[in-house]
Amino acid sequence: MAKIIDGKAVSAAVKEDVKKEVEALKANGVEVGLAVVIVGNNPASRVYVNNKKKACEACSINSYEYALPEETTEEELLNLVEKLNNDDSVDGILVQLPLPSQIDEHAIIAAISPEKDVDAFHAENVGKIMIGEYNFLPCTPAGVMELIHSTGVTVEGKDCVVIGRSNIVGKPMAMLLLHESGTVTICHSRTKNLADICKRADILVAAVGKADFVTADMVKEGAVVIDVGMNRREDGKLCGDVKYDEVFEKASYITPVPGGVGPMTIAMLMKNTLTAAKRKIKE
Ligand code: L34
Repeated sequence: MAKIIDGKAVSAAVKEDVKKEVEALKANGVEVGLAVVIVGNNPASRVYVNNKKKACEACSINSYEYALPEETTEEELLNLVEKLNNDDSVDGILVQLPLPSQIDEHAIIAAISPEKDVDAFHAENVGKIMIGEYNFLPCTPAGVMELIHSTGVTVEGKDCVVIGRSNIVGKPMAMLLLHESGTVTICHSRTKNLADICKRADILVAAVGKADFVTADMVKEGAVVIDVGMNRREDGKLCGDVKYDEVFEKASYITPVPGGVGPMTIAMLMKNTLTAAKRKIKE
């Protein structure tokens, strides 16, 4: 039977630390601001953006929301990004993904000033992460690392398997585990013997986007299982990628959905926004 990793509790502790530092900056006349841009009416994005706004309030960070209509053009969004790049009250810029199909996500990410790229999606920040010299870590993988640390389990020398190879989660996740000297395997839709590879994992991170994808027969007895999935069942209920009830019996630690990785993603965003603002006091 697993211990449940409480993402809400770990995220609350991170946000509490951020809030203390933000208030110390404020006492010295420095405000911290995050611009969150949402385009269109994706209901899940709406929920996540609202959660980000609430977290800003909890951390005394000023949040500026830009809600643009579904039919926004790429040029209009690029203009807004440019304006935010030049706005001194904005330390961090987050353009919520996915974007409507007429807008090229890569073009938008490339336009965000790397100093304000609190998602760490810009090629410059991705490259810095690769060589281990970074200002920001991408929020979801960084949050996963915090959750792993909270268990007391060390990554060094462990077999780590990441399922999923997206730029946002899978690839940077593998890199962060590698930085802590894990032996890392990335699995994806073309992987042969996926179940066998997963079964070797001491630390298994699922970022597939399919409900019930990870079943108990794919999990090693005593593994740490981190569920990055955010799926909706037909009844509207939120669930992860892991078949929770059966994997719970086998894992040593497991993250729930909701209440696992999601809140951590947001807490790390607050941390990155604070880091971005600290640049102002160094200059
Ligand atoms: N630019 N786009 C950008 N940055 C990001 O870091 C994200 N992501 C992903 C989607 N698009 C993005 C998020 O913010 C996923 N994500 C995210 C953030 C928060 C939560 C889930 C995904 C979250 O708050 N999850 C809650 C439950 C929410 C609910 O009830 O629907 C949880 O407890 O897991």
